[in-house]
Amino acid sequence: MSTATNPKQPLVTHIYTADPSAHVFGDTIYIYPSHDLEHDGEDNDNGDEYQMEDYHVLSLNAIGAPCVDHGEALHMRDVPWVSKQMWAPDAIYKNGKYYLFFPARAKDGNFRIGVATGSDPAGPFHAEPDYIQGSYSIDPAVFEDDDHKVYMYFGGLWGGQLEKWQTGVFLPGAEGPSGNEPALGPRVAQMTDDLLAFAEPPQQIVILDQNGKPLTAGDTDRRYFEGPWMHKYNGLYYLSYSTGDTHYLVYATGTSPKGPFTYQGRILTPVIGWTTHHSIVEYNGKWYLFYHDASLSGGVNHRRCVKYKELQYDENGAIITMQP
Ligand code: FUB
Repeated sequence: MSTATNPKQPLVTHIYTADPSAHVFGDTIYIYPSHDLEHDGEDNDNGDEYQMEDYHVLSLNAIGAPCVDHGEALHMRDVPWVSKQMWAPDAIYKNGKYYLFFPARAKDGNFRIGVATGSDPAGPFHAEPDYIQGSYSIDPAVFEDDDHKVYMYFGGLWGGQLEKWQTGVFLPGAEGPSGNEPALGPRVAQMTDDLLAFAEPPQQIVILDQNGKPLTAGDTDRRYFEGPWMHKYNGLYYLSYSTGDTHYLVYATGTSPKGPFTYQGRILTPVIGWTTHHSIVEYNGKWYLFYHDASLSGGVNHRRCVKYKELQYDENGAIITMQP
């Protein structure tokens, strides 16, 4: 283990940013965040205060370097199927182009996941005319495995509507499990080669405790809520996510990209603000956690700012818990 590097924070202060998905393209770390706006919307359990309309791409050409804002990369006015709320995006380089995946409310008010492509990692991106068929809920994270198969992980409770999709169709009145019932898990689907569609119906991921039993819905310190991320370390798959109303970033490990995964522990203790959302990336042989808090706005939940920190593993591959 080396001494952790903790650069100047937050990455940018001229706009509010959140939900950072970080990737290394060439020698540069590109960060794909949500772009929080300064409105005075109602703050509620449905996420109505998160009224984002566009995406900016950020980049760092070294750890500790000044962060570059490349400006607007995609706006909802240029996405035919979107009505509002462009939430946490992710990106990947494949087939000679850059893909931006993003959730938003479609014209019927339900969250779906769309895709836009471009020739530059900083954008601009050009959206497909419709959302990915069979997609629903929020927080897409795309992961390319060593065999070059690409998977999308997604799903979020409450405002993210995952409870409503348990049967595969949207049921407006559906409630999630409770108490000792198995918790809902994130969804995963392999993508087609062109990354514009699911190659298979999404399936639910199971997260187990150390005794091999599924985490329960009442186990709010550990159960899945939103913000999935997948990375591989020493050949093992690490699924990390937010516990939502208990405000932890936690992780589980498994030997297959589709799970099952076994809960391992906490990555980050609660930040200032309600939401916590992250990504994990390797850069020049070190690992970094990108995350957000609401410190820049003095704690306003929907005016957040992106930060990063070096992430370290112990000799057994366990992630060492960090404080914000
Ligand atoms: O930014 C809007 C939503 O808040 C994201 O989709 C969630 O993960 C939470 O960070």
